Amino acid sequence: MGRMIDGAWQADDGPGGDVATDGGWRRTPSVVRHQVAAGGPFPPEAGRYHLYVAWNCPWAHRVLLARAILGLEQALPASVAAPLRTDRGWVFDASGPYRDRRFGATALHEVYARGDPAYTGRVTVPLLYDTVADRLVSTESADILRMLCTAFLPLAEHPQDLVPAAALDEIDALNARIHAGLNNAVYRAGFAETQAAYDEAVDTVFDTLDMLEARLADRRWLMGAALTEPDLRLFPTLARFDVAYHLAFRCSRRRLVDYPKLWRYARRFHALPGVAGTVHFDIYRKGYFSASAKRNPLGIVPVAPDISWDLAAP
Ligand SMILES: N[C@@H](CCC(=O)N[C@@H](CS)C(=O)NCC(=O)O)C(=O)O
Repeated sequence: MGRMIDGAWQADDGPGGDVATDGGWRRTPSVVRHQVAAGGPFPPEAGRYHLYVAWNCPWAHRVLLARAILGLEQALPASVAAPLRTDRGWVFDASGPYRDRRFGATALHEVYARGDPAYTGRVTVPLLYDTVADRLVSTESADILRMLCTAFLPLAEHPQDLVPAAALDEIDALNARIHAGLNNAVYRAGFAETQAAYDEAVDTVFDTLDMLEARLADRRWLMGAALTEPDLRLFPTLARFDVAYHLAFRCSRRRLVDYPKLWRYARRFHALPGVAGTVHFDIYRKGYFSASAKRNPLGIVPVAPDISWDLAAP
């Protein structure tokens, strides 16, 4: 996959990687975690920051959802990397939808090197970049999402409080459960290298989906009547479930469409203004089934499941 050492791109992963010795899979922690906040070194200002994303990435997707739902497209411009990673990592075309609209970079690692000439670590999306200070601000999607919901809110065209203070503890606890039990657990299932590691991860995935199905029995959104941040963190995993994780990551006990409440909830979310424009099922399928020596050596992409998200949201 590649990474950077002292600001230079290295095509090989080197020792360490993401796989632990027990056959389980561990996510590498994000290393750049500055905060946009009024009165700080990174103040919220329309047009000052640039967002780098890729359509396939579920972590970037949560940030794109906040940007679309809150109406931050003008205040926070974005560039979308080409869907398939290469031996140069995430790359951009010279023109068209997958170009770097801010710096004209040919690969995302050039932007990382520009913002931190000594950067060492993975080159991931989403990336929040300060174009005034010419610095990397954050490579952590959970932090960027929270900043959009708070510090960037005065710049929003459709402001709404997605992290109400009175519910903050419950929101943080639910976010943590959804992250460990679903957002990250599907990757632990898909990247497991032993049967035991896979069995544990896939049980966690379906226990969490069962918990969420029960939770939605009497509520419209995860926290009740109002949409909140945990809904934005759940949706990217649901959107990829049947088209990718079900087969590619062997999360095969049930499909999303087999959960009546969750499926209705997912379609309701998909119908919110701005959301459908962030969803690209074909890109998910081709991305998760791209050729991989371990997971899909022949690179054959399965046919799309016959599922319509366009039903009127109940
Ligand atoms: N902790 C990061 C993880 C982001 C992440 O893993 N992004 C993937 C795409 S889905 C990526 O860019 N991977 C490139 C790599 O690891 O080399 C976040 O949540 O923002």
